[in-house]
Amino acid sequence: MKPRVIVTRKWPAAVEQVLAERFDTTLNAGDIPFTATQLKAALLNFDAVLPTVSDKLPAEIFPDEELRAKIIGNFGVGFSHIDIGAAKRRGIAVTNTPGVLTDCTADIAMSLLLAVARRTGEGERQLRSGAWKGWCPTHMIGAKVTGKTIGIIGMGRIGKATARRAHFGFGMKVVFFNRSRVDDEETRAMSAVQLPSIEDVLEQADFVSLHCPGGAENRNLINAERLGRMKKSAFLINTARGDVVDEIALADALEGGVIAGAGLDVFAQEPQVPERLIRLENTVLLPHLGSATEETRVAMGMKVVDNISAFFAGEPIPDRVV
Ligand code: 8YV
Repeated sequence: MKPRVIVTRKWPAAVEQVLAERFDTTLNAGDIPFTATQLKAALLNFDAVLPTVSDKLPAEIFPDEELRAKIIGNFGVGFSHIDIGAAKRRGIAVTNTPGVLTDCTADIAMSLLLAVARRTGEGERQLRSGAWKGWCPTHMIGAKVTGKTIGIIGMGRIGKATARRAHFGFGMKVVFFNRSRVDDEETRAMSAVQLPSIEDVLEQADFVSLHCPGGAENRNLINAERLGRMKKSAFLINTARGDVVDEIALADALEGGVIAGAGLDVFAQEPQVPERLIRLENTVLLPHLGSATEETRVAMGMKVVDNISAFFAGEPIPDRVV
């Protein structure tokens, strides 16, 4: 008997096909996000549940009854939407998809950085609305990127890939904060400087780019006090998780000129985006596009397939987080 597998959202067709061949797979063809009741039923009735960031799996979603689920194969690298403590208590393995989305997420971090510094979103809105009056020496002046300092919070795979782009592509100096010591060839090649505190990074950087996990450990890591440590001319970039930033404090800081602007791909309560951030011209806001390329989404799906296949074959699981 093939293991029963349920996919909570619509995945790339190539991956869905492999899943259907290997497992007794239930697909979500309509791509309507699962309700909490459906997620509970999935844990009760399927051997593998394959959620995404849009599925919230807090402790209370794991029903008291005996669960059929043995593995949660998350489609994504971040897994703060899953209570891994609860999964562990119930004996359920959890996997993620590291590595394959590094480059595309770093690309989105850089595109937010460039867009907010050079006011490209604002410029495009002006042109499309017909309000552009022609070239002028003082029209829509932005901030130069080349040669500035990028401050990376969380020097993991995506943090490093962003730093690499910033340094080798735009001649930027790299400073970073990471909880553990990072001293590898790649970091040395960028002359990246590890600073002892987040505050040090905030004070030195012209662009602060967040690359740490979301969830309880980092909730509101960037709060009013820390935004106040940034340069008035600096920009905040977030491609990590929305809850890492106190969005009310950020709106206050942007409205009050505490910082110059923000480029955000993630939000605390997606798909809700605070109205105050939408109204501001010095924000660039994207609908969680970090990994959204054909190649990456297929690779993410295939990684999930590899993880659950290894699990059901009794082999070591490549990307086990619990
Ligand atoms: C994914 C992401 O698209 O992998 C992550 O952690 O944030 C995104 O790139 C999303 O998680 C899909 O579940």
